[in-house]
This record gives sequence, structure tokens and C-alpha cells, in this order.
Amino acid sequence: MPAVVVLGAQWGDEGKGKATDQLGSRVDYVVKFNGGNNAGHTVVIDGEKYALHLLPSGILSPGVTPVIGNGVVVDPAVLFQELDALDARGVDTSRLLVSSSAHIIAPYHQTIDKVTERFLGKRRIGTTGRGIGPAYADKINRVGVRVQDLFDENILAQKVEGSLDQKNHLLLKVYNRRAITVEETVEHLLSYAERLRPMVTDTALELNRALDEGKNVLFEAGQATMLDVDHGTYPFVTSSSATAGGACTGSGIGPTRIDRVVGVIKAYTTRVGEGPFPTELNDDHGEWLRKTGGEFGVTTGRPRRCGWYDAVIARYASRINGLTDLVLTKLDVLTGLEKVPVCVAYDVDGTRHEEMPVGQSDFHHATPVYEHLDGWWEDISDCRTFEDLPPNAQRYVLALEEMSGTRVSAIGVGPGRDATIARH
Ligand code: 2SA
Ligand code: GDP
Ligand code: MG
Repeated sequence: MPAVVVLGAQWGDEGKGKATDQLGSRVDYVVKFNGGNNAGHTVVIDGEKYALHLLPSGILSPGVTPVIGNGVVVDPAVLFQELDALDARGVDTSRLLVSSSAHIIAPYHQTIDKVTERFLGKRRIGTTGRGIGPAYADKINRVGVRVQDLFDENILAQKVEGSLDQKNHLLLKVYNRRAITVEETVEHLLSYAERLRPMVTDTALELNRALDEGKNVLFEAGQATMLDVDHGTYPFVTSSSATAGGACTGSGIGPTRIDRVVGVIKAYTTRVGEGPFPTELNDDHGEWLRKTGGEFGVTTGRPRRCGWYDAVIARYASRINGLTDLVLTKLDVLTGLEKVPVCVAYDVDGTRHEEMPVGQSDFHHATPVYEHLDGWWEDISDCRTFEDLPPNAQRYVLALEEMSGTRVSAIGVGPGRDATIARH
């Protein structure tokens, strides 16, 4: 196994949390390498539900060392809220490690995120409002505050001042908001420093040593391929690298160390936030998928947009990430349909596209070309082998596998830890 990346192949919420948790018993480290508390991962263990945001899903497995890598943006207030909530439920969180180079989300990042969205109006992205974009913008703009800066008050004040400089101008002059003071921000951030200090380390060194010793390391992506800042539906994306390459830059390990890249993909498609979505269903079928699949945001509670499976996206995600395996989730949700439509290509102004169109505008008005596969009626939630599945459900999986060009090595048939069919 040694180094495995688990990532989303669509627009997120494919069930990465459950997939990561399942591999948890076999790994030594679980590393979050991108995003922050915009993520929402649900893990159900013995009927108990856990919703994780900033913390890696591996935190629920005893014996695993959870790691927040350098590519993550950390809101310290959220970090400790989440840790306290898990501690109260008896989860051992004492092994958590945090990269000294991870960037900090300060309260002003959240303010900017929210006012920017309001200001954009119709052109808004539909962000989670957690300050993710503004924190990454500071990082790229070289005015970010890093975890290590919290341990030197002078340096922290200088960094916060540098970061607030332009923002206060924007807040005052453009958004008509009050200015934020350096002092209030420094005081807020410093209040977390001592509790954070023992967790902070050179996580890249730790992970490389672990791999040298033959330990198993799982790299867990937040968001997904189609929300990746480079490879997603820009500008309707998150601000981090959610694809396989992000596992390297976001944690400090080289690409030659990765052994497997597992793409988690839903048996249909969902998206939350704005942006193009060719197979979206604005009808009863969409409503039925949302209700049956429980498609509501884990972080914001927003209803997710729902649509049929899109094989063009599956092929794209396989390619961009160099996927070795797919984990197909939520197959149980499709039970009870006479026919299950699958998008096999797009029609753009009369031209058939088997692959993603080169230009974003074409993708915006691509219409799906559907193939209608036979459905099944039997409850599949207790199936534990591929052969247990009704023949039409088996055919559906095999068809998706062939269209994506990547083997489906596991199938989800329910939210519980054990509701999975392993194939390879
Ligand atoms: P942001 O806040 O800057 O990252 O938002 C930019 C876009 O990324 C989308 N995004 C997500 N999409 C799906 N799931 C996410 N996590 C939560 C969940 C979302 C929630 O698990 O349900 O609770 O609403 C997530 N995080 C970011 C976002 O919708 C924007 O389109
Ligand atoms: P993530 O962000 O990719 O970790 O996914 P989320 O946790 O946001 O959303 C996935 C939802 O589907 C969660 O509520 C999971 O409990 C649930 N889930 C995961 N796998 C399955 C499955 O195979 N079947 C069903 N019915 N639910 C699943
Ligand atoms: Mg989610």
C-alpha cells in the first residue's frame, strides 16, 4: 500500500470521508493536504455519525496519526472547536500533527469572503463563507500568516499588518465596512498559540521518514477534481489543489513516492455552489435524488444540486489524477429506477464531444448525450459481494468501469462503515 491518495472525482461529497475511514485501520498516517474547514466529511460508525471539517477523517481510527499538511489553511478557532467536540465523544485526538508552514485563516478572511460574495451578486461563486479563498489569495500574494508565525508576537504583528494593509482599504472604500485592527487580530490569534504549539512540527520530514520506514500513509483530498483551482470549472472552483498533484505540494512528498491514487465517485452527480453542471436535473428526478441520497451540505446545510452520472467527467478525472482505482459510492440510492441515464458524451452546438471541451464556454452550454441503462428494484444495502448485486446493478457498475477506463475496486451500498463491496 505504502502511499495512497484518496480524492474526489466529481464536484465533491462523493463519500471520501467514509472511504478514508475504511482504509484507516490499515494505515499509520492520514494527511489532509488541501482546503480547510470548507470540507464536510461524514463518517458513520456503529450508527453514530461524525461530521469532520478541518480535521482529517483518519482521526477516528485508533492508532492513526492525523496530519494537517502545509497545503491546508487552518482556522485555529475551528480547529479547537472540532477537537473539543471529538474529545467530548471519547475520540483520542492527541496524536494530531500540524505543519508549521500551513497558512492561517484569520477572522478578516471570513469577512472578505462573505462581503466579496455579496458584492459579486449574480457572479458569485457560492463559497462556504469560511474564508478559504481570501486565505489562499494571501498565500499566493505572499502576505499570508503561517502557523509558525503564531509563536513570535513581533513577527505575527508584522505579518498581520502586511496582510491587513490592502484589505482595510478595500473594506473601507469599496465595501463600506469598518477597518479591522492589527491588535484585535493579533490578540485573537495569540490566544491559540500555546495550545497549538505541541502539535506543530515539520510534517514533511515526519512523512518522508515514515515512508522510508515502510509505514502506510494515506493522503486525503478535500473538495474534488472539478473544484480544483487548475483543473476544475474555473472560476467556479475552490482555491486549492484538490487533484493528485496537490498531495505532493500540499504535504512535501515527491510524486515518485505515491503508489496508488483512488478516485471516489458517486453513482450519480452532485454539486454545491454555482457553476456549470451539464447533467443537472431541475425536475422531480433531481428532487428525488436529493431526498433519497440525503444531498445537503455537511458544512453549510445547503441543498446540493443533483444530476445523472457523467462519464465524460469520470474519464477526465481518471486522466488528470492518474487514477489506479475508483470507489463507486451510493449505488443503493439508484435502486427503484426503471432506467438509469448515464451521460456518455456532450453535444455542443451540434458537435459531439467525448472528452471535456477545450473552452469553458462550451462546457457551460454542453448538453448531455444519454445512454439509458436498465435499473433494478431489489434493496442492495445488505449486499457484500459483487455477485450479491442484482444483474442490472452489476451491469451498471461494469458499464461505468468501461466508460471511465479505471477499475472499480469498491462499491458503496450504504453510509455505514461496513456497507461496502470490495472487488479487488
Ligand atoms: P470555498 O468555500 O471557497 O471552498 O467555495 C468554493 C467552491 O467550492 C465548493 N465547495 C464544496 N463543494 C462540495 N462540498 C464541500 N464541502 C461541504 C460539504 C459543503 C457545504 O461537504 O457538503 O456544506 O456546503 C465544499 N467546500 C467547498 C463551494 O460550494 C464553491 O462552489
Ligand atoms: P465527502 O465530502 O466526499 O467526504 O462526502 P460527504 O460526507 O460530504 O457526503 C457523502 C454522504 O454520503 C455522507 O452523508 C455519507 O454518510 C454518505 N455515504 C457515503 N457512502 C455512501 C453509500 O455508499 N451509500 C449511501 N447511501 N450513503 C453513503
Ligand atoms: Mg463533503
